[in-house]
Amino acid sequence: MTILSEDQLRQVIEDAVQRQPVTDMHTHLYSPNFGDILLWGVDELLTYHYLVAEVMRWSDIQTADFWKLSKQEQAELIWQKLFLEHSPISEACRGVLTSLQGLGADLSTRDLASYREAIDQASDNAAQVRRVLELANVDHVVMTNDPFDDKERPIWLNGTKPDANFHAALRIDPLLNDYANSKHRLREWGYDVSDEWDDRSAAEVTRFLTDWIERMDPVYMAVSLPPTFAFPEESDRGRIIRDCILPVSRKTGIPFAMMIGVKKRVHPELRDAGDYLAKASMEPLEHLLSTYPDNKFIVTMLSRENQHELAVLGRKFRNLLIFGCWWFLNNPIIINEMTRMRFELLGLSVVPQHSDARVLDQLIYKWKHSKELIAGILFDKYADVLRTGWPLDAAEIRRDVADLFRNNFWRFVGRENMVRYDDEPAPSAAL
Ligand code: HDL
Ligand code: ZN
Repeated sequence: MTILSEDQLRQVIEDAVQRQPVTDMHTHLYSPNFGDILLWGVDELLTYHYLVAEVMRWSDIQTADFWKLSKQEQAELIWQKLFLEHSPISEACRGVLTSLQGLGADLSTRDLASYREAIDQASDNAAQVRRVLELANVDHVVMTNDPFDDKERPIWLNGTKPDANFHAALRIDPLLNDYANSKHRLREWGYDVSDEWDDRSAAEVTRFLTDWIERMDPVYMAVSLPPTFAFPEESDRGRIIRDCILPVSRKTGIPFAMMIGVKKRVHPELRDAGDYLAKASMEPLEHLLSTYPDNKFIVTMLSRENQHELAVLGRKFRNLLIFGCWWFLNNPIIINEMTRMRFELLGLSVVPQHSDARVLDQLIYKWKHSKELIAGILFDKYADVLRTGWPLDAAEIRRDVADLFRNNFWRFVGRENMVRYDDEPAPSAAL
């Protein structure tokens, strides 16, 4: 269909975006067969660490006392303070409401107990996963898989493999950001690293990486990095990236994902809610991209002030895939600014969003909110093109939308078999 009017254009874009199944390239969710480390349900939605941070502003409860409450008591305090005593207009509060609404809750009652009964009705993980992936129109989920996580490691060591809709990402923060402690654990696991960094240490850390790549089949290796991240650097992190991560990434074709700008635990008592951010130098990225042209890098940054530099860097290096409006940027005002900046500087060669969901049900709100914003921005950009007299075609718009929400990612990580357009049969995945 050739699009001639802006009204036709708006409808075509809205339909294409809503209908497009999403590959969510960064989440903290798990395949349903990973057991209770997959979180879902009303109390998990309400005790999301974003809301823990927000409730502390309206409550004089001591953080130590908050953590002594049960999950349900924490949820009820958050509901009382952030939803009943004050209107839930923050993005994280609105998210809870959008997810509950999507799951069929009647929000006019404001009756939390009834929501718990109605929504936590799914018999098990698999049932809730099927239900939420369908409601959110997400058909592929990339997890965050940390071999140093004591709950998760045994699941992999038992030979568990994720369902077809879930994909591993090998997360190596403890290795890169805390090697002084992690090297002792590597030794416990049979990796004979030396006290000082030497060839044997490099070989053993490389073996650790290749063992976990074999076990997980990860779509990328990932790390979150502080705003002070430097490279090259004569440090544990600098040496492991130089001697292990980059060679393994190049050899296997598995990209190295860096999430840069997080200042961990500025308020430690808040736990996951206690992290902060700062602007980072772009020089490590400039060095990596230019010095390692045969390596692929996936990057998101946490500071709003880094976004323009990152988008311009994307114009210089095609071995850089830019993704998402991460964490404190995942709010309408900033999603709007970042996404317009990226489309205007990089066209459609980005992955505009990921969910970072920690609770399964959040997929419903994270993607509803983002898709509405991205569809509006796409309309403005295509309308500008239409006004030049360039005819637009509905199938081409659907192609572009499939690239943004799915295919750009799978192509960049080298999994062409996962690339799909709306008129192609679904790959082997269950949904
Ligand atoms: O390091 C990360 O992957 C971050 O996304 C953190 O998990 C953070 O706590 C988060 O959930 N942000 O949305
Ligand atoms: Zn995350």
